Amino acid sequence: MRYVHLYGHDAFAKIKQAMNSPRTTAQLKNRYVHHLDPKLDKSPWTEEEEAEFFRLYSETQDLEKVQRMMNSRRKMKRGYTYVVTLLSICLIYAGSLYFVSKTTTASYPVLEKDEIIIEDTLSESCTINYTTMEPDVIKREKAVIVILVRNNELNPMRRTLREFEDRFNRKFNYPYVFLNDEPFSDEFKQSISALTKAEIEFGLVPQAMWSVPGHVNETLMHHQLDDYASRHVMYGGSLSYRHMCRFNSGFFYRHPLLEKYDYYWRVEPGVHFYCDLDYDPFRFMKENGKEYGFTITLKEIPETIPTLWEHTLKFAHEKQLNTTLLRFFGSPEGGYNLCHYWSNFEIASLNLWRDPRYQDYFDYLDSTGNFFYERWGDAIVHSLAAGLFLNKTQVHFFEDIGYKHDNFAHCVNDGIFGKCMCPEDVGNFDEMFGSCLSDWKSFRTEGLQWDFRKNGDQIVEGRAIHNKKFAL
Ligand SMILES: Nc1nc2c(ncn2[C@@H]2O[C@H](COP(=O)(O)OP(=O)(O)O)[C@@H](O)[C@H]2O)c(=O)[nH]1
Ligand SMILES: [Mg+2]
Repeated sequence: MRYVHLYGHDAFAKIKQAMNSPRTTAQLKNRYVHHLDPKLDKSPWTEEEEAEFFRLYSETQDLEKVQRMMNSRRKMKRGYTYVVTLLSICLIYAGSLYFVSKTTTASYPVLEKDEIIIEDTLSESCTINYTTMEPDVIKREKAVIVILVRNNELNPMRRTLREFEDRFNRKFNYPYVFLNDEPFSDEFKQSISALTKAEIEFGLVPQAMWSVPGHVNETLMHHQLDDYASRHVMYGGSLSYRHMCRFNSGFFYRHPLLEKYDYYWRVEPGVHFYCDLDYDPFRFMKENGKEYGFTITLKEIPETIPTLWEHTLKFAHEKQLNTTLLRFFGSPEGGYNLCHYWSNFEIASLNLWRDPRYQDYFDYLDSTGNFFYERWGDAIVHSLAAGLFLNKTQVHFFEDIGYKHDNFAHCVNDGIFGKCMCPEDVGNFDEMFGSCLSDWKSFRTEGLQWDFRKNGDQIVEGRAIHNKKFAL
């Protein structure tokens, strides 16, 4: 300091000489400028100063410039060290997320580093806007969470939504569309809106999508409903259940609120989600050419679908379809093996259903009136449509999404990572009687060719079997 007073603070060569110092002139100057200069401001940094520093540094990446812009007498290195530390924490966190997910998710990587939403998972300090790590850089797909629900299902809906948000959507903020055949109550809307920051739209199902079509004989329909009720077939006597199944089979994807989307995740009130999901399943679907995704596959109650399989084959003959996946649903003894993807969980392409080929299939099924005379479920309709129009590779088993609907659960054991845990009293249905999962897993990837001809021929892997019942 004495020599600085003597020679001034621009003369470090002279000062070095006078001190007979082994240090370089740059070292001496640095020591003075950053530590010894009495004009240095060493008081604690205020929050405003720190924020200003981060903002300017993220713009310029130049400490000296920041110092000039802030007109500061502070040691800018302190702010710089802070930035580097924060970046390291965020990158280590991102890296560990990547590592853990890579080792635990079935086949798909987690978010890339620059897409990770730090905001929700790390302390506030990682949300400062000095990098591109902002929630709004997330490249969301044109996808939506679709929920058909009644006002009186608010409580189970809220419980499900809490889990769904915690396990998945608070990281991605995919929009929701809630649908109802009656207007949603204000209480419903407010209580749901409180649970998420994602966009929500509440929509009414148009009457045309929720009514008995003119060609259905209502006297016969009511007779059938009574008969089903007397036989205690589940939901057998319910008309509203039939509206729901028909709506989910042939209309939901045409609802105006879904027009702008390509993919959907169907969720129901009361279901449970048991795994943290750190990647975007919609992106997975898109990038891997997947059209339909499920978690549980099981057998249907036969009484609900006495003629659906035959009608499906009739349609296949009429349209001369070449199929590879339909055989998965065929029983070795002939007929339908009752397996289907359980549609209370679906991650799928809306365009799959918007395809005129599917529309024709639905219109044909609807023309039979059997959504009402029988009790055809949308799960069977969707599954057999997948059989008609898709290959096995286009259907994805979301093995890594632990899930429960009613008494059936798909549990995931991810060992030490613990991102997935079914409650102790919940068993895994995958291996139980009634599950079709092992059949699904062993079904050949390339499928088995079943081609249908108008003359009633069914070509089974090159061999013709004639059935005059289907000759047109
Ligand atoms: N708005 C409305 N939603 C319904 C109606 N019936 C069923 N749902 C919804 O449709 C889905 C399937 O119904 P659910 O009773 O769970 O049938 P299950 O899953 O086959 O036992 C659920 O999301 C229900 O909330 C109805 O009459 N109105
Ligand atoms: Mg349900």
